[in-house]
Order: sequence, then C-alpha cells, then structure tokens
Amino acid sequence: MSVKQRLLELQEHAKEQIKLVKSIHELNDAKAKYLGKKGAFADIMSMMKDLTNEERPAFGKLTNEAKVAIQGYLDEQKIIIDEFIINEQLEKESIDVSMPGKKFEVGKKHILTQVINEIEDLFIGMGYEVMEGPEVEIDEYNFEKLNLPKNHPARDMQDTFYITDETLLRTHTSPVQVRTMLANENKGPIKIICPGKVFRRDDDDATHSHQFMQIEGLVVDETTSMADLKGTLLAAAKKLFGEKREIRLRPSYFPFTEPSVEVDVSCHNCNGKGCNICKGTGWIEVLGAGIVNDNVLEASGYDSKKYQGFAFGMGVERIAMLKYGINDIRSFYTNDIRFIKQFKK
Ligand code: FA5
Repeated sequence: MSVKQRLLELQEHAKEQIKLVKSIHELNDAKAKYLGKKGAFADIMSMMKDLTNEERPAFGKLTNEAKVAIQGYLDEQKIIIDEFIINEQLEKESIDVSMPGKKFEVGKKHILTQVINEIEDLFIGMGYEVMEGPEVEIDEYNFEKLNLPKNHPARDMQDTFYITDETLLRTHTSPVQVRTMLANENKGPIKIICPGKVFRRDDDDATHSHQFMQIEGLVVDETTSMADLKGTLLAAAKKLFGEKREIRLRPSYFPFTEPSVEVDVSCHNCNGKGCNICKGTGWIEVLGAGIVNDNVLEASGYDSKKYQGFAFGMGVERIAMLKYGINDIRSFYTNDIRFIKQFKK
C-alpha cells in the first residue's frame, strides 16, 4: 500500500473514531492515539527512510495535511462535547421558580451612625460645615491650646491613654476646634461641627463608656453671643426630641469656655413633670457648652478683641439613649444583633 493510501486510510479511520468520542477524557486518549509521539503517525514516519530524496518533500506535505485534518476532527468533536456537557449541566441545574427564595439579610447603618447623620443634617441645614480630626491627638491640641496647661488640675476630669508623653487618645472632640482655627489662614469666621470617637479612663456603667462619640460645635464670628448659643441649641433640641422640648442652661466649668454651661433638655417622657428617666427632675443633661475662652482664640492665632465664639460638645450615645429610650450605654457596643435590628430604618 502506498504512503498516500495509508495516510488517507488513517485519516478516514480517525474521522470515524473521533466522532464516537463522548468525553474530554476519551478525546485526550484519541489525540494521543493519532497525534501523540507514539501514535499512528510514528509507524508512517518510519517509512520515510525508504523514500528517495525527491519523494520526501511530498511525503512530508501529505503527512502534515493528514495531521491538520485530524486535529480539525478533534477540535470539532471538542465543541460538540463541550456543548453536550453544558446542556447536561443546564438540565441538571434547572431552576424551580416555584421554590421559595433564599433569604439574606441586608445590613443597615448602626443606630449611632443614624443619630450622627441626623445631627449632621440638622446643623448643615443651619449653615455648618462638617470637620473631622484624628483619634490619636497631640497633648498640645487636646489640652494645652484649650487653656489646659500641663499639670492643670482640670486635666483630671479627662484622663486617657497616653501613647507617648506628647500623644494620646483624644478625650474629647474639642481639639478639632484648635485644628480648624489654626488651619484657617485668613483667621475669618468659622461654623463647624465635628463628630468622632473619644476615649477616657472612665469606668464602664449604664451611662459611661471608656470609648464613646461626641459631636463638637464651634462658631467664631465678630458678634456671636450667649443668645446665639441658646437659640442654636434650642433649635437642635426641638428637631431631635420634638417641638415641645425646652432647654435649660446651668452654670458649669470648662477651661476652654468662659462662661460655661451644662445644657439640659426637658424630659421627653414626662414633659418635665419628673419620672424615672429624668430621675424626678424633669430635665436630662445632654451637653456642655460656653463662650470660647479668649486664651483659646489667641492660642490659635485669633484676635480675641475682634472675634468671639461659642462652642458645645454633646455625647452621641446619651442623645441616642434619650431619643430611643435605651437604658444601658453598653448595648451600643456589645453587638447583640437583636439590639441592632431594632433600629433598622
Ligand atoms: C466635654 O467633653 C467638653 N469638651 C464639651 C464642651 C465642648 C464644652 C465645647 C464646652 C465647649 P464633658 O466631659 O462634659 O465635656 O462631655 C460632654 C458630653 O460627653 C457629656 O455631656 C456626655 O453626654 C458625654 N460623655 C462624657 N463622658 C462620657 C462617658 N464616659 N461615656 C459616655 N458619654 C460621655
């Protein structure tokens, strides 16, 4: 039999056999059988030695054509097998549209984030900008530039974790006041609120946490007064707790404000009559505030003869507790999903 005939026969045989192949595994076997090193062509190639030099190029050409044709059959069959596998899979995995769907939970903002967002919105509505500062703060901004020099006894009210002698976990959001005033190059008016985490060496109980959140407010201008502070806080209290709410200012002490006040809101539960939530007083304390001390303005480059300001700092957890009747501050941080789920909006 001539070489050409053998090649044609081999090609025809391969075509028939490859058509019968049903899996990728069998296809690989067929490839090895026809095109592999020790496959069907190995025999034919051994005939090469009996050919004359003139016959060899034609032989090579024919062999290559046969190999290309067989590779073509293998490729065609692979397409058929792949399609078959996909169809089989689709049939197996067909979706029963009548089955109930799998439920998966969609997360929502934590209640503290919701309260912060609400407070931010209400102050943005009054023309305030939202600023942020670092949680690891320098002593100079957390205390010194707020009129609390080293060894000042009022530092005891806010003990904290020191990272070095000069860096600490900030004890309040008030250093953002300093940062904003220092950064304001033209020393013009300021109207900001600053939400963020703060840290203190306080023992945890129902109303105290060693880590909590505050929102600072600072307004600096040429004509700000205590009346502006009171009006601003009354508007905020009514928005947060309802139109019927009143506020009360009690004299207090903060080194960075003079005069200083504690601000109480009339109890939303008893409308000021006295109940267990307000401990019978009719009022609930929500924040500290005051007129910015001249030393604080001067320490950040402001001319205290030209500028005045008011500032306030509120505890976000306490506001959330009042708004939603939560009786233990630790509930915010223990991550009990039953507690968190109650505030899905
Ligand atoms: C301050 O932190 C002042 N920086 C606030 C301020 C700013 C006054 C600007 C004047 C001008 P005080 O320590 O009172 O003040 O804290 C403010 C609020 O944070 C409190 O009214 C309370 O709501 C909350 N707070 C204080 N300590 C804790 C604590 N351990 N756990 C939870 N909330 C707290």
